[in-house]
Amino acid sequence: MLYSIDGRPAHDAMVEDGFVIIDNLIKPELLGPLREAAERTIKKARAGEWKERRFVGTPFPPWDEGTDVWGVQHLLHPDLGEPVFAEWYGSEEMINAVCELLQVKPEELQLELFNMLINPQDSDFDLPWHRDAIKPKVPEDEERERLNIPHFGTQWNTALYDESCLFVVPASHNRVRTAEERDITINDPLSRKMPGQLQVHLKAGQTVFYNNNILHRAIYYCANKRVTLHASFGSTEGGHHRAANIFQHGLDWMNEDRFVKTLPPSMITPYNNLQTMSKRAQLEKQQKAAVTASA
Ligand SMILES: O=C(O)CCC(=O)C(=O)O
Ligand SMILES: [Fe+2]
Repeated sequence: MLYSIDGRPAHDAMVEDGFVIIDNLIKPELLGPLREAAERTIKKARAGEWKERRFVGTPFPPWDEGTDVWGVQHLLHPDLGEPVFAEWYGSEEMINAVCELLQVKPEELQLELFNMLINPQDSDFDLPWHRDAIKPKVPEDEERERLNIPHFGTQWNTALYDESCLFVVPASHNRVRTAEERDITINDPLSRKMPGQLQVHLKAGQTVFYNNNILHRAIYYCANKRVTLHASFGSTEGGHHRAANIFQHGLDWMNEDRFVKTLPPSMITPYNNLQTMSKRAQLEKQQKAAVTASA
């Protein structure tokens, strides 16, 4: 069974708190190669040789304005040429942990995003309080409705160096915001005084999994090294609910054969599952458009 660093069954902690910290999901022999690949990638992103980046000043996609980089997108892209990222994303440790948290079999996993969060170089960066897929101004009824859709996936941050950038409000992933939380997320989203906030401290090699509906924010200090792998997997049961959130990142490059050729065997079925989900999501979009047009 998978346990959190404080000894609780990881799945229980995830359900109750909306996040859980787990140790040792990087084999010791992969930590060095991952750090080296990350350093090469960060260098390219900061120099503008790798264009898929997130810039200070822009919290959410599209990240097309700015110069100082706080995130690097698409670590699995064949043009980056860093196979160790796929080796780790598809490693037994990761796959087993995700399967246990989602309570699915490996063949039910849906390959999704794999990015990296890094310290900017020129200025600090405050990522506002948010839920990834529910906008702050949605009416309470809609918020409740959307929170009631089961999550069908998990995302995580794995620190390659010690860091404490992420803040969460434990157990806020499955309830509507209080009046005060609502006010902060709409009117004061950079507040450092969210009631119940908890700073997540990660040691190198530790992973925090979190439900992306949890109220969360991050503070990036340019003086504190951050090199944190940021990725997600979905499950085939409800992966299509995740389509908008995933495809807003622009994943067309995953349709190419040369990408498929880079995948380790453990990721072939999750990749095929993503493709099936993508076709289904496109069909649903077309059907919706047709209904709207004829209404
Ligand atoms: O920086 C972090 O740890 C969180 C990033 C985040 O919330 C996001 O990219 O939506
Ligand atoms: Fe987020």
